[in-house]
Amino acid sequence: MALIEELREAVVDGQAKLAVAKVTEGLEDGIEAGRLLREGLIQAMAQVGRLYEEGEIFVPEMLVAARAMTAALGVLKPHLVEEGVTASAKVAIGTTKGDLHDIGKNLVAMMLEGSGYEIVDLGVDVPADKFVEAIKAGADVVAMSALLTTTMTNMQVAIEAIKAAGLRDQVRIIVGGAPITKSYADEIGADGYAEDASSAVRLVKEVLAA
Ligand code: B1M
Repeated sequence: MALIEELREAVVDGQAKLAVAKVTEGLEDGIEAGRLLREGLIQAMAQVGRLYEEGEIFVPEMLVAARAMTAALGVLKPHLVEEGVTASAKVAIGTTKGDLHDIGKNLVAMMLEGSGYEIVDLGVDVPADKFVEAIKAGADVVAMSALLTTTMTNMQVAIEAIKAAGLRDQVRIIVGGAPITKSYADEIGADGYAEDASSAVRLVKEVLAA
């Protein structure tokens, strides 16, 4: 359908106003919000992820696309609630204690939200007990971000706190951020590592299916 194609293009091109106009027009034309989400926004973000991985676009373009998606999603959300469309899983995301870097974490959160997950953004400088509380409040996945070698160790502190609370079996834990590696993720007992926002989307799907 032409309108959905135009919506996808608006998101991929990072045109927030046009994306909002397209979802509004779609809703007025009687297209279901769930369809605009699935065939419009989610597919657009999948394309953004592919273009990033192929080196066709870079972080700034991915950020503006994610912002366009977030703006359009804001219009869709009340209609999704009315239609009973629910997120496939809840992801709690935060930057570890002592760390104030949030650009990468926000990008990961936006890409995940655009892929249909419910996001609980715990913010920056998140202490271990906040991750524990998020799991108690129903998070299926905990995603931790760290940009400093001095704060990445707080990922392990959070994982130990989650274990001590007896919650390790009911949550998937994934980690990322510039100093993090797959071997560090394995060492601290995380379920997975993603090097960027588009692989984080793939990783969440993988760990939930495991
Ligand atoms: Co800071 N900083 N900074 N900084 N800063 C770095 C990280 C640093 C590498 C710069 C350098 O020295 N070359 C260095 C860390 C050195 C180290 O520990 N090895 C550093 C330092 C030292 C510091 C301070 C200590 C400086 C000081 O005060 N002396 C200080 C610390 C403050 C604190 O956190 N307590 C500090 C402060 C800041 C600013 C506040 C000025 C600002 C942050 C603003 C903000 O975030 N709101 C800032 C910035 C901007 C940077 C750099 C320049 C850029 C980071 C960024 O946003 N990248 C950074 C140098 C660099 O990385 N080149 C640097 C863009 C972003 C899209 O990428 O965050 O890597 P990134 O996220 C990626 C992936 O890593 C991944 O996906 C994202 C998207 O593709 N990813 C995940 C991230 N989180 C994930 C979570 C997942 C999955 C994937 O979950 C599963």
